[in-house]
Amino acid sequence: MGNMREVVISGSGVFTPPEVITNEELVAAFNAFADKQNALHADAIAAGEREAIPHSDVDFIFKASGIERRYVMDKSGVLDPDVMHPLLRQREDDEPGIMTEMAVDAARQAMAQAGRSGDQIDAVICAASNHERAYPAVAIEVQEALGIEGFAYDMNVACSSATFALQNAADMIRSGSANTVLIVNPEICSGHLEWRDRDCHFIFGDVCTALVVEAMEAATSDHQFEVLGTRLITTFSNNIRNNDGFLRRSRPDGLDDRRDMQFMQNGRQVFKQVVPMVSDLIVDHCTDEGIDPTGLKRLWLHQANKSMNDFIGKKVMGRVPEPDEQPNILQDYANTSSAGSVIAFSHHQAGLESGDLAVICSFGAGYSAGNVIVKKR
Ligand code: CO8
Repeated sequence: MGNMREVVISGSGVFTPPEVITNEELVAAFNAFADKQNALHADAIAAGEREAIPHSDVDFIFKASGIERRYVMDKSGVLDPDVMHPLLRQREDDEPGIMTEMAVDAARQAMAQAGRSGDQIDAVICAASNHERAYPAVAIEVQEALGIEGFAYDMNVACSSATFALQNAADMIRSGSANTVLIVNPEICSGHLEWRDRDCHFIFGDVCTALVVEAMEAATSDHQFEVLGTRLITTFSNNIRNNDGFLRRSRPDGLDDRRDMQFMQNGRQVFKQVVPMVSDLIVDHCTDEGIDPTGLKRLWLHQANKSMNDFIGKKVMGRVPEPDEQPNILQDYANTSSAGSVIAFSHHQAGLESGDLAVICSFGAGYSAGNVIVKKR
């Protein structure tokens, strides 16, 4: 094999939806829903045949997760106690899909930062935890919208989709099968969240992130991070699960309003099992690359839970990181699945100097985790 090329992330972008839901608004809507349901089923509840739905609580949400608000593609449906999910208009097949629209916005920002036009990109990866249709791939629609030649594909590794895509892109560029790759992560988590379940209704928000990845030798951007290494791990777990899919219709009660057709998790278990898995991944990966993890200048972590990130940050750095060393965005965006660590990366680069080492790290359903070690150029 010839010389492997060095790879850089040369641009990033974030599309933030225009509508925001505060914890106060969210809890008011949930409690109105609970009261309505409990009134509707008052007799069954009184007879002990059914459990009353308990109220949600603003203080609990903030203390348990660190989340204060979330952006969504539609607020009206989510906050309507008679609907409790987003309401999105049906689009014609010949107009851009909603995920494409989000992706194109984020991609244009990333491409501007990288100084790359569509004709200078040769691959698009749409990496997200849900895609709005089975086919054609959303990535190919994004490719066409941006005037990109070459090839495009969708991939899904839930919350770890972006870091897994980064490894794909870096490997393709190193080997020469692509020169410049656009990664987009449109996440409409609101469509997939069970807003009627108190245990998780506060967790997710919507967003789209984008990255441009290219060969270092050709990069001209002022915002370059060299990709020093990537490492991915997966280990099967049912603790974060969703049973929706193309066989739904074929199952006896498949079309019913079943709880498992939306996001489900054992949050406590996830917390306990994923924190050590991710801390070890970052420490081992850095050590194997000859890098002292306590010397990392920034941790752009997956954004699911503030305490989770606090634990991981302390384990990796060997001390409590300063807020700017391990920036969180989940207070404003909630968990945006694969996009979370990329939002943190995109919004919190200030203060880094040439040669500084940092990681972008994601983790979630699968379980899956991905770590990307980068060096500021
Ligand atoms: N208001 C008031 N009380 C509440 C509420 C609420 N909203 N919710 C729960 N409670 C109660 C519970 O009923 C429980 O009561 P009791 O003690 O009487 O049983 C008590 O509060 C404590 O509940 P928990 O044990 O559940 O609370 P935790 O402290 O564990 O916090 C969290 C819950 C915040 C969910 C926490 O466990 C957590 O963040 N865990 C990690 C989760 C995580 O990282 N998950 C990753 C999922 S994302 C992913 O992988 C991507 C999937 C694909 C994307 C899908 C897009 C939609």
